[in-house]
Amino acid sequence: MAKPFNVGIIGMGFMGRTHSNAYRKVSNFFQLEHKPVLKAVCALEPEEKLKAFADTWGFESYETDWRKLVERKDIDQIDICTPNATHKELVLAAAAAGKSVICEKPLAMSAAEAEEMVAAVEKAGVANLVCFNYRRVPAVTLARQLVDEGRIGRPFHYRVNYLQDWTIASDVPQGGATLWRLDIKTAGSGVTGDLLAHSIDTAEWLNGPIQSVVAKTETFIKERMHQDTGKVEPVKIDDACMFLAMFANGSMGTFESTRYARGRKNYNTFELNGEAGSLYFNLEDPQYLDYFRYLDPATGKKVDSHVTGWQRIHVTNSEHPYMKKWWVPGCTIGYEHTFVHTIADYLHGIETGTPAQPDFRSGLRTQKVCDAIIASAASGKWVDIP
Ligand code: SOE
Repeated sequence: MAKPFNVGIIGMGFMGRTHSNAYRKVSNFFQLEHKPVLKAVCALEPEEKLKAFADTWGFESYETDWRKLVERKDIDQIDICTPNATHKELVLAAAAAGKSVICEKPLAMSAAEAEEMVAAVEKAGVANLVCFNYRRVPAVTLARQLVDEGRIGRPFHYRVNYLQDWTIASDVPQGGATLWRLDIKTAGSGVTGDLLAHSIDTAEWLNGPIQSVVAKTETFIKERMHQDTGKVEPVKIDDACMFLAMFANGSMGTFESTRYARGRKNYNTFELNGEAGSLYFNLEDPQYLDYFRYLDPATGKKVDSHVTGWQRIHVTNSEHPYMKKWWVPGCTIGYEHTFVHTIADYLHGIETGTPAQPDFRSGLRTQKVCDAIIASAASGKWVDIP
């Protein structure tokens, strides 16, 4: 009989839904000692909406005050799915109450805030994880496996595009409900924290630490109506960001991100070029990992040049990461499953004593890179990551 793992989720937006769904599904597909129980949801929403959300997703109850939720004795875990500016206060309270915590990305508004959050969970000795879900797309996890198997060899280039197009219209307001991502006071930054944080997390996981960056950011639409004040206010977030990176392993990175790439919805790609081979992934085609094999890792010899070429690996075999838990080869999974994998790995980490990654300390690294990007964009100079 699995042990109940009692969860309280704060936030019922896009991420509140992805996390609720993941807790509901995980025990159907992964054999774990714990079984999540959706105890309560809490959000700054009218009570009828909260109640409807709780009913839809199968929560036993709801709370209108997050402090009450955090103090509840029948809750083991606080899951934070709220806008970035609220993360720190919620994490500090959850850790002080001895709850384990999952926090949506980016962990904080700044590295200074993230430092406090790391200190709080480490002092409390509670499990913690930042939800960088894209690590857990099976094709991305396979990329890490191929790197570990030596199939890429000495890396030279790491290339990222993370492109969307939903903020192009000048009449999209900033602030409020789903549009807080455009408000500097709530989001902390624009595409840097929202999109590039994902890419940085994946990049450091696959290719090791970034040592220094030089960045350029742009805000294309300088003023937007603010939904909270009803006034037209300056837009302070970065609508687009490009940065160059030097990795500790000597390879070079180029990262481009924007929300102004007409036609690109969640175009999140990376390419890694090494001496022995290359890898390419595109989230808009998530079941594939493209691999170019130049050297055979088993023999160290060149693959016969008349048969070299990019191979598209359809990452649905039972040998592929996570896939034996799902359907049969050829049957694809998608976005929602990355959150199920996140919860499965997190619980497995609690059960085995080897915490799942990225924990808050690892999320702090990403935050430091984000801070360095913003500082570099302001100064126009290369900035080292401490
Ligand atoms: C922004 O549009 C966004 O919703 C991000 O906040 C998510 O982290 C990303 O996964 C999808 O795009």
